[in-house]
Amino acid sequence: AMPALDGFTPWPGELADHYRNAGHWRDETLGGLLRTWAARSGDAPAVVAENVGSARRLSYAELDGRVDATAAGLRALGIAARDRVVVHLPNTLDFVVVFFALLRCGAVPVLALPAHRQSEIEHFVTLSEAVAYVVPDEHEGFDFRGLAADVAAKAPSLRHVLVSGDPGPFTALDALPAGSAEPLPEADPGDVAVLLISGGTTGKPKLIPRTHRDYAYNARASAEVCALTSDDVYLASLPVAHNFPLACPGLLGVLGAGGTVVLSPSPSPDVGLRLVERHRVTVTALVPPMVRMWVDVAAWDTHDRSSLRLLQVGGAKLDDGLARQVTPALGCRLQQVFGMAEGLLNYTRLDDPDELVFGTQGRPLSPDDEVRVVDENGDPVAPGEVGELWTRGPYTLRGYYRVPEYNATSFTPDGFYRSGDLVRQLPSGHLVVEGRRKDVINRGGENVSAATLEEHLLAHPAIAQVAVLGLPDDSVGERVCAVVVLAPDAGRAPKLKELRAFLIDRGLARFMYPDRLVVRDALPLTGVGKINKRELVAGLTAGSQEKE
Ligand code: J2J
Repeated sequence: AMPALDGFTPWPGELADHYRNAGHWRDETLGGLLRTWAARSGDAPAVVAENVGSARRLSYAELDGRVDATAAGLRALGIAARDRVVVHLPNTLDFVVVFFALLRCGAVPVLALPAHRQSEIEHFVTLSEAVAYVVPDEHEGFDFRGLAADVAAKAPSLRHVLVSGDPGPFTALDALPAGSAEPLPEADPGDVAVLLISGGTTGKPKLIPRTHRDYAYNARASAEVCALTSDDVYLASLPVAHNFPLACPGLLGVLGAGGTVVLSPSPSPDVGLRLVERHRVTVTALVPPMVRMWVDVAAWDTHDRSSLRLLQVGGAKLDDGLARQVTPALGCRLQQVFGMAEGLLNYTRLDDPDELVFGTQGRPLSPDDEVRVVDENGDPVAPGEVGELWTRGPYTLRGYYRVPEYNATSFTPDGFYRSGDLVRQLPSGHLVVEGRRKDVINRGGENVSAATLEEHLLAHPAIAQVAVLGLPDDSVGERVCAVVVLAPDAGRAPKLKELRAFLIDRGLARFMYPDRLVVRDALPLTGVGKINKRELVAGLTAGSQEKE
């Protein structure tokens, strides 16, 4: 076998044996699996791409053929096993084809989100020493070829820019050199298949190595939890380069079940509900801010959504009140998903009682997911108490890619990933997310949980969205700032004094009250649509410095 990708931390032999013996890890590669699926599902529709007004679809056999042709072309360009390639494509057929084609070459796609821009892309290309960068010609009014030119000028490792659509000065994906038909050497199931981007909103994003067999297990087990069959039509509303719509169960899980994936150009309800009707969609996945919009629009939208059976929601905490509105508004079951690109996935199960579906973020996917809830010293908290979630298991990374110093503090010596998430665990194993360790604001020694305060503020009728932040303060270290978006029928903004009275009524401790209230028309979002607190803090910090 060829040496493994450098910078990848393998599982220790004993655990690897266990994961193999338990049947989680199999001798399969993602590129090879597509071949198996094509042999099984042939002419059935695999992927449908929706652009404005038109749909293009590929059967399993057509997809498999396109992937082989593209893989041969990539090889002819000189892209070899273990080469990293930054893929920066929106929800299009080319994403799916290029993704599998790279896997078949044994090359490693680095999956950037469409919303990423120069600083992130330069970081991914430099850190991974990528040899190629794949972009659309333009998307949502942004010219990606210009971005590619800027990145190429600064990244000596980059040999190719490949463009989906009009290539400009670069190479068109549909005009790759004709490669030889000679079969490619198979990748090893234990090799790194893909590098995902970490979702953490502090510091530079990290690269997460996922191997063929761990990611295949991730997708297959997720498909089982969602009871996917070949009758399912999954709408990829979120950017499919993200772990959630890619493999939880997402694109990979749906193809493994023989179903159909519809690639939506946008997660918005006006686009999504139209596609639900047109393609008889059965399952989709959203982040909470989008759920709010879907529920609101569904109140008057007349598209037929009777096919929809399951809405998966994850990426940030789903408010209990909103959770309860999903089934009445959309007529489908809710599944909460607490996942991370690093690995561990928690799902509420289809047959869980309502209290667990509304009030928890699910329980671990695998019987071999190990979960520890620990205090500041790393000691287990009492059952039901809040602590930091540490985890290891058959699809959770053992180290980020090429950041040994960071890994030394992000993992325990026995290989648990310190997630930074604060959770409590119920006797059933279900987890309730109580915030982030770094999302606890320290005001003069008093700890204010942003998540808790957010939950209370959201209960205020005038508030539609909220982000609670700590802003630096010379006297007390940090001050508590609530940034809110008003409900459409709110009239005027509540005063800070009124909010305090409201919180007093709810029995909240005095030290939890916000010091500052900022009203915004909208909150900035990350690439996958979560509220971007880092950007909010940066904006508010710069602003206050200017004033002083
Ligand atoms: C609270 N916080 C959550 C939830 C993720 C499925 C779903 C989501 C992601 C994802 C994913 C949360 N409630 N339900 O990869 O496959 C926060 C946690 C977590 C971080 C991971 C998937 N679901 N979170 O969001 O890698 O803080 O993955 O550690 O982007 O999002 O972010 P990311």
